[in-house]
Amino acid sequence: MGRYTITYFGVRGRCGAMRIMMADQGQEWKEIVVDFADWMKGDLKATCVFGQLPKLEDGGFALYQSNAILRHLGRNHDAYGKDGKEAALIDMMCDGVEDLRLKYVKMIYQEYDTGKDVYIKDLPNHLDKFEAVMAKNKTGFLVGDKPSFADYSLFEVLLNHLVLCSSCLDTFPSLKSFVEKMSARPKIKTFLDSEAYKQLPINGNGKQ
Ligand code: GTB
Repeated sequence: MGRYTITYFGVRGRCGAMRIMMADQGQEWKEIVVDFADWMKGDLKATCVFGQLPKLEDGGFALYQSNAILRHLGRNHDAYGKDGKEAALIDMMCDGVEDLRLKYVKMIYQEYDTGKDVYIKDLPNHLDKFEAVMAKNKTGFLVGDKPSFADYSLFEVLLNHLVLCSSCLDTFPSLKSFVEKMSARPKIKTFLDSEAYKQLPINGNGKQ
């Protein structure tokens, strides 16, 4: 078993990107799956810095907040740019992905039945920003010439959007190629093909 332990609910949710990243970086990790009914008893929640999961343990070091966890993994596995400027651009792209993820989560959990169609119609106005960055960089990654934690986050959010709307990348050739190439990276492919991945629902309410 590797150095990392994830404590989270039995969904992809906020752990989708970090799992893909760890897999691609050749890491093994332990999963502690929390049943939501147990969570509601409150004992574990009381130990969490913000009263929420996921939690990542790296040896004896505990960390909360999924994007802080991605950054930590980025530092540990040389996926945070080659210098300060690349790191700043990677931060910027990760924050951009977070903005899209928050819109997606709001639609999924609060307005799926009434808001899904409007969300899909508006989606190109968000995806075009990532398409422009990806097309400009020309390496197949958002920043630099190898995957950063922002790429894993974008990749995972795009996989979720392809489930929501299978044609959503049809007018975005750079993003489409990015998803194809990331999906074909051998360690990512093995992970995405695993039962452990396929059996996990994307979201906690069964909507996708
Ligand atoms: N900003 C934080 C981050 O990025 O890590 C947000 C974390 C967060 O929203 N955590 C949610 C949580 O801990 C789980 S993700 N909720 C419990 C609480 O606040 O008490 C969403 C989610 C909801 C429900 C399930 N489920 O039922 O299985 C799974 C995931």
